[in-house]
Amino acid sequence: MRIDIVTIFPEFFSVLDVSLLGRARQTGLIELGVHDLRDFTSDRHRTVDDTPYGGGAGMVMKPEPWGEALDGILDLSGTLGADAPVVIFPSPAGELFTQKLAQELAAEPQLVFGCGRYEGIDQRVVDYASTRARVRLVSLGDYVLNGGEVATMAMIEAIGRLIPGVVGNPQSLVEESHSDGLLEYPSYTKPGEWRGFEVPPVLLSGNHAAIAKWRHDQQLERTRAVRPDLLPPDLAVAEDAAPRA
Ligand code: 6GU
Repeated sequence: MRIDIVTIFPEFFSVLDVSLLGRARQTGLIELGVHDLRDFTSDRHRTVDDTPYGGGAGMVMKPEPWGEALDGILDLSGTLGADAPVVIFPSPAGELFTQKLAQELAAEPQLVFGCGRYEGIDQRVVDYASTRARVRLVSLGDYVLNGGEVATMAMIEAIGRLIPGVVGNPQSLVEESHSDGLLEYPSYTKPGEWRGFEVPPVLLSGNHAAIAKWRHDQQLERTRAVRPDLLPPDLAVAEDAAPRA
């Protein structure tokens, strides 16, 4: 997969040199281009923002540097179709980033992240990019970050580890939180007793069916307790609840 990032803080993404994604880059599974938006300005001060039309607090990112940066990254000869690159603008006003969206994006050959700062990017940048690419505004959740950089990092990590070969043991992708719509069950390792806390005996029983049932029950219990919104309707009531008359 090819990933391009446009940002005014390119040094921010040096952490992508290390760990799992660093190795994926070394082995060629992920190809990364980080582009400094200021390199696409044409004035002496390398200006990327200006005051908002209509008034209001804060600054808005100017369209011209974005246009130059995107033109350089996107293949302008391509027509806008199902195989057009995907451009993601991280934004608290976007659709929610989920494991499902991460899975979808992990299958793409090219992703471009446009990191906005200040109060946002001139809307015409999004409109223009939409004529060249499949554009998505994506939010991490209902809170506000200072810019798209941290959100981009989170998305690249979630997407990158779903690319075949990036995570060593593919089975570890199957049993984790959210891959089946439920939160993960609790895990234990040796010793069997630690500071007075014991490992649940069922995990030592060798009874694989009982272990599987216990783990599934734990997933349901956890999900019901903290994320009932994730439960499918048929699991939304406790399984041991008395059937309604
Ligand atoms: Cl994607 N961007 C910003 N600036 N704030 C956010 C966000 C994104 N997701 C949640 N908050």
